[in-house]
Amino acid sequence: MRAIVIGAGMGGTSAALALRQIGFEVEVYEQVRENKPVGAAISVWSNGVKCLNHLGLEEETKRLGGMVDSMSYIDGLTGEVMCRFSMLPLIEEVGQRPYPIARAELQLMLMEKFGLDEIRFGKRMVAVADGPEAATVEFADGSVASGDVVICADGAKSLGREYVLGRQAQRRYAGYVNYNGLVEIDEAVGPATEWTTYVGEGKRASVMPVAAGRFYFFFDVPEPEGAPYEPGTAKEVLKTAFAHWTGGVHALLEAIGPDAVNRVEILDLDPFDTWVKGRVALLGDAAHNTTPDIGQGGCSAMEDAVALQFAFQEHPGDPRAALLAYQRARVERAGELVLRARRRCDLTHAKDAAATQAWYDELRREDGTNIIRGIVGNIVGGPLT
Ligand code: URC
Repeated sequence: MRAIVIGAGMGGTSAALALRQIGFEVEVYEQVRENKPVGAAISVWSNGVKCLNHLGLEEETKRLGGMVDSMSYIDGLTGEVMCRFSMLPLIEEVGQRPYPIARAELQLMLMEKFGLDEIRFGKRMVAVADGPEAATVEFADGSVASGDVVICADGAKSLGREYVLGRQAQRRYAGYVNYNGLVEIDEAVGPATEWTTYVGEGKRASVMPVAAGRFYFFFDVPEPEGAPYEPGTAKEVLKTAFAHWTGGVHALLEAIGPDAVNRVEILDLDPFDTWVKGRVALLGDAAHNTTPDIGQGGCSAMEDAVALQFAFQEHPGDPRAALLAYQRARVERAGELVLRARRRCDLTHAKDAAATQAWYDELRREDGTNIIRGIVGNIVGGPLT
């Protein structure tokens, strides 16, 4: 069996590895010449880590991952610790530690595992088509590729999605901008092994450790869609937005370099349940585009990859049946994660001010039990449970 994978992001490379693991011949095509992920890091929760382990990346993942032993919420305005609790009960319950990982390092790990030289860069898909004997892809340079299946892991603005759905799907602005990057760990911001989140006014400033003594940081700021922004001014924007916040947030703002901040307008997409057309399937952001609010976007793409492998093991030699089984296994689970993230997004960013105030009050009464229950609810339900 030969698979054509479109996109060498987290989903595409994971799918390529998963299919090669069961003996597929796999070709990976990527439109960019050099990979530049939009986010600085990503929290790979336990379900995502289990997928990476399954793909033979256990040691590498552990090496790149940050150690999160505890979690805290702090009132961003006053510095009051609202709650602080151990993550160990979560790790014990789901049987795997989560690993926040710098995005570029995760990406490189996956690409190297597949073989960097084997990835065909600079190949932009312009058309894809199902066919009786094979599915075929056409690239901007006029070349074509065909295989028993085409896996479109071509991201949030997927062309494959348009083909499979037969229409364009409109993404939705989630109401906030995420500013993110990496800094050296500074205990004035938060303990080195803690996921620390400052909240207030529907905004958020957060750090979590990744490998090599660094924090992944992100700031969420509700802004109108398409608000004007001068590239390179993120630090000034944040200094204004968080001017009256507590010392830990100022320490973080001081630590970040002026050019080292990504600014990402957050969008998502209503879940849909057609992921497959004959021999063509969607995977990752192409199939389910989420806000980052529960840290499950990348994890869900990795779950897709493992589920795809399982589907082909159930239906060897029958690509159409395998892809339909893949779709059955994933649509509900992935859609649920998108909607969970959307609800969390709305609560965090004060879509309804009273509900957000009630959440802040809850955080002051929290001993970790409810938060861990919520996170376990996100983690459980994938192909490796
Ligand atoms: N939760 C996460 C979030 N990760 O696990 C993450 C969030 N990354 O709320 N936000 C973000 O940018």
